Amino acid sequence: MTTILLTGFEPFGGDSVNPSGEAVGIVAAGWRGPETLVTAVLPVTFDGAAARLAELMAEHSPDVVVATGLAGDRAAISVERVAVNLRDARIADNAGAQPVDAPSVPDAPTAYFATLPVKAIARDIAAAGIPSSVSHSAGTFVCNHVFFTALHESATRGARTGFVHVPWAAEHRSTDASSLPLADIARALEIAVRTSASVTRDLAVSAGTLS
Ligand code: PCA
Repeated sequence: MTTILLTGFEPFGGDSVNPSGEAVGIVAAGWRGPETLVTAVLPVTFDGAAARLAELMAEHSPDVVVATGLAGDRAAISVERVAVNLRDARIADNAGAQPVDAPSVPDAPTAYFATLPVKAIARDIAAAGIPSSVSHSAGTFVCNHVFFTALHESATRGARTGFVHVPWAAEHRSTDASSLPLADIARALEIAVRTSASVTRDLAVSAGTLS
């Protein structure tokens, strides 16, 4: 039986909601299998989030890990391809930590690639009519840190692992033109989970950018 771990985040930076955590709750409530889906909402703290994710991976031994978070400046679902070994926080996390130029994991590689089929995921989300693209930077805040540490853990555990950034939900930011309906965000995450479970070889098409 395939086990999938899907995570979102709590609110941060003074906001009262985080669409990633809300969307993960919607996916969990509607899940009908056949895979086992384990979901969690992580704290937006460098230390707490990475530790909680490592605990969840040790407890459930997932075959697939899909971590998700908010990228409020983006208009599309971003399927992240690259995690960098860098914590460089422009704002403090929810515990007040604001590391600058610190590695996520000392003495680990500079970066990892996601081990999910990122192009197939972006294609399948777009095919459902939801804007989606492959992204080559998950930033340098808590999301990238969780993405990197999950891939570092996965290197020894063997789980296929990736990260999806979502825009603001229209219900939370009605004036924000780049937002998407929360139901579409949840649908996109469910597609990400299903494609991750079923596709092991990514598409041989370009998802590159010129700048
Ligand atoms: N987004 C932040 C951290 C938590 C979240 O949902 C990020 O992109 O790092």
